[in-house]
Formats: sequence, C-alpha cells, structure tokens
Amino acid sequence: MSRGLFLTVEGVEGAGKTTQVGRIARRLRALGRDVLVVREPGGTPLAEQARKLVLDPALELEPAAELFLMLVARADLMHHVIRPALEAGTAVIADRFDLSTHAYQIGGRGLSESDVVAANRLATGGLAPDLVVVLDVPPEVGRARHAAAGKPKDRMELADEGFHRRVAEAFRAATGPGILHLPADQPPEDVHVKLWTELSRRFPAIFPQDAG
Ligand code: Z5A
Repeated sequence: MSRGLFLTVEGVEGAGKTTQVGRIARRLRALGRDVLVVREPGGTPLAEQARKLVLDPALELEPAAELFLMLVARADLMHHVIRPALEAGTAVIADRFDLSTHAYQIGGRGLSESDVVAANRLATGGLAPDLVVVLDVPPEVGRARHAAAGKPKDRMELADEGFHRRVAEAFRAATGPGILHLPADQPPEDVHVKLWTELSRRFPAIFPQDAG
C-alpha cells in the first residue's frame, strides 16, 4: 500500500483553518476515503498536556520553553499517530504543523532558524507534508472572526501586536514548491471551492473535481 497524503493547513489565528480542514475531511469521507484530522499542538494524551501548558495565560514561558512544548507535542503525535496513519495509506490533514513553528517561534519570537529547523527535524523524524496550504487573511480579519466567535484569548493570542505582525509577515513570506497560498478573506464555501480546485489540480486521484 502506498503512503497516505500528508496535507497541512496553516495561517494566522481565525484564518479559517479548522473550518476548511473539516470541510475537506467531510468531502473526502463522503467519497469513501480514509482521512485522519489532527490539530497541533495536541492529538495524544501527552500532546494535549503540552497544549494546555503552552496556551495557559497564567504561565510565563521563555521562547525556548515554548518551542520545546510545541515540539514535545509534535514528536509524540508524529510517532504515535501521523506516521502510522500515513504508513497505513490514510490521508492525514493537520490543522497547523511546522510552518506554525516557523511563523511563531522563529518569526514571532526570534529564535534561531537553524536551531529550530534542527530541533523540528528531531521531532518529525524528517517526515514533511506533501503540501502546506496557507490561508491568507489580514491578521485583523482573523482577530475579528475570533472576537465574534467569543472565544477566550489564550497565552499566544494575548501576545503583543508586534509579535502578531511578525507572525503574519512570516506566513506571508513563506514560499516554496510545497507551499500553496490561498486568499481566504471570503465566505467559507468560496474558500472551500478554491481549495478543492487547487487540491484536485495537484492530486486528482484523491480530490476529484467532478464529485462531492
Ligand atoms: N502554535 C505555535 O506557536 N507553534 C506551533 O508550532 C504550533 C502552534 C503548531 C494554537 O492555536 C496556538 O499555538 C496558535 C499558534 C500556536 N496560537 N495563536 N495565536 P489553535 O490552532 O488552536 O487556534 P488558532 O489557529 O489561533 O485559532 P482558530 O480559532 O482555531 O483559527 P482557525 O482554525 O484558523 O479558524 P476557524 O476555527 O476555522 O474559524 C474561526 C471563526 O471564524 C469561527 O467562528 C468560524 O466560523 C469563522 N470563520 C471561519 N472561516 C470563515 C470565513 N471564511 N469567513 C468568515 N468567518 C469565518
């Protein structure tokens, strides 16, 4: 059996990642495909504990401590969940993955890129997504969506304006053959249609354009 597709969806808070991941997964399942959705940080008992710590507004964390909590979660999720699923031929869709580390811990916190890349490689064992989708929305649009949803702010969301500007800039600047930027400042259904079209262009056997 061939390895499953590994897709990650990234972007600033409120970009619509969870919404789009859910739609893609539902449509794939309706087509009879095996799909696993994960969110980072989280997805295993250890990773959920790390998530609680790293998002807790009552804690003050050094950038390196924040990085290691993200990576302990990733290493555990990768070993126990993502890798076995991909090896079984399941498509894995991750709501955030290592481009978030790049944007938040390197771009936002200013940690050394080479150190973070090396530490991330240890956490992932070198397994990289087949495609990284970045949902592009201005950070103020994402924040307004968040505020409208009435969710309490976590430790990362409470960071200062400059931090969030640097994070947004790092997402905007991310380029490469495995990275797809998608304008996401439109209604969820329109974003979904554009995203599915782009996915079917790249992986037609998995995302048929005429179905669903
Ligand atoms: N983090 C990190 O620092 N380093 C790392 O390596 C990793 C993560 C992996 C996890 O938060 C935090 O961890 C995150 C980065 C950091 N911190 N920040 N800031 P998270 O991923 O659990 O949460 P989030 O991404 O910040 O927020 P979110 O609310 O889950 O955002 P979203 O998934 O992009 O959006 P959504 O849940 O789909 O939608 C939010 C609301 O907008 C909701 O009411 C929707 O109905 C609405 N929505 C969605 N799409 C649309 C459109 N198209 N139009 C209008 N309204 C919409």
